[in-house]
Amino acid sequence: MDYPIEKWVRDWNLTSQKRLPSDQQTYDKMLNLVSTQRNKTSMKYHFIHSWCKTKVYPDNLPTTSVVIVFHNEAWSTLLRTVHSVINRSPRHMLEEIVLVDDASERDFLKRPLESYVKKLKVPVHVIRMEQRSGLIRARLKGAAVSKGQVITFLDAHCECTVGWLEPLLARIKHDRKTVVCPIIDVISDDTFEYMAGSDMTYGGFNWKLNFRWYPVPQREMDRRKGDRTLPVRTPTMAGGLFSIDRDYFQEIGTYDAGMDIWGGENLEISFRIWQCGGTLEIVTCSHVGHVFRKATPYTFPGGTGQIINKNNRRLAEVWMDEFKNFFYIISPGVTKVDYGDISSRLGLRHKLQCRPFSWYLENIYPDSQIPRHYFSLGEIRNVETNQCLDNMARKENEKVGIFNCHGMGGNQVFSYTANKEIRTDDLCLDVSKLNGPVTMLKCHHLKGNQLWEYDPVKLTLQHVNSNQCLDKATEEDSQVPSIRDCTGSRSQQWLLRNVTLPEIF
Ligand SMILES: [Mn+2]
Repeated sequence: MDYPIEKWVRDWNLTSQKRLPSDQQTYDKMLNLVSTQRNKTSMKYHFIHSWCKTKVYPDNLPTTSVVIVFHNEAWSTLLRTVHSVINRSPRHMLEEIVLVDDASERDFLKRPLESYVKKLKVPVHVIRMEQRSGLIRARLKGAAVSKGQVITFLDAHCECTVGWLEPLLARIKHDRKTVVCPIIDVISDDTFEYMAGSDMTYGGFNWKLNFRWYPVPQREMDRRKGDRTLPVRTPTMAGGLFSIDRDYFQEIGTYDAGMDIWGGENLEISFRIWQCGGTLEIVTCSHVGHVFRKATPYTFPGGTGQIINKNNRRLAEVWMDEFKNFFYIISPGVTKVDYGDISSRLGLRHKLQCRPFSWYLENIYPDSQIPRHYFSLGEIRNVETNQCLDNMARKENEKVGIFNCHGMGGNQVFSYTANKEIRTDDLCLDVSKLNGPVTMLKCHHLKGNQLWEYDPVKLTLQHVNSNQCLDKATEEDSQVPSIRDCTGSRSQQWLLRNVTLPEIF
């Protein structure tokens, strides 16, 4: 390259002249030399964006209807969403915008909204739910009235960027069973500052069935031969923003209409897409901003906690086979929640000849937080003290605890996996210093400090890197286990027992 990296970085920091390296390896080297995180972020966005701009998309892409559900949304954010769709989508690809009002109370969302959108140069239909129905049913209604070949769902507080739509539609044209999400950029709810979202995270979920972002694993980078402009195959979607072929949406069973309001529907459609022969992608050349709020502003009669539990139970019962036990054991009490009739969803799974959840874990999500193979799922009990490992509801980077066994799962659920990790949800027991402490860190799948050898005869849990053994609590700190040189004493013996919750079985 005729333009030295150091000079390039200086120019980047000092001037507005942004020269582009031609390949991603050079780019990676440059990124390492850039000083501040802010410049790194800006550089990253600039490059991926520039490479994306060199892509050419076919002209005869399918048309899309954009379906936006809102409930008491602010005028400014709702109209920002609508105007950005209109201004930044090629007119011939945009069939219409469908605004579904989920029983808002604000007056400006009634007549004033209808007369405002009438003047816009793209057909915008406002349809109203007769009573508060929740995201899932409102989206189904919006989808039912829409006419485009593709349905694009957006939240009501988004900003589409230039070129957001073409790369999404191109993937669906290429394969109608591909469901696509843009990268979700972050719009601050304090300042409305716009920040590029990462192309290096993808969708996963934890044992409690919460959607979470996790780093894109190396295998997925390798599959794309390091080209970050190619779509990422993602195990799950966040749910707010995606495009899907209209007929395919019908074929695979839209949403589970037995789910209430919202919650769990994004994992349900993700599992269903993958297990029933589709593909789910994050298209890294498509960016849509989204206002992330600190808490949900929506209220719903009866509260949302039980609704999410019900929806998650439906999702677990229909799609997760025996792996649903991870969810049930870590969420005691959830098995008491009634989940209604799932026979039509089981019928759908049968009709579409969908694959088992173990196939999904093996092939689509091998770095899943739920281990595909494991020796035990339950408590880890000390033979001498009869106490159990307990995460004490502590967070990442804190010490694991030990407490009287209660046999109820929850914070005392640990799995000793086939990869020889001791896991509780997405955290793994980790020791980085001789004599401890034993902390809980995000599982990294690289063995290292998270590798434990269980001896089923001696009953010891040996930390391989330090060559030390897990031991009972010390007198100084009675609520954390210790790690010491192996002696074979009873305080270093542990029973790994599968917990079975009576309500489940
Ligand atoms: Mn939102």
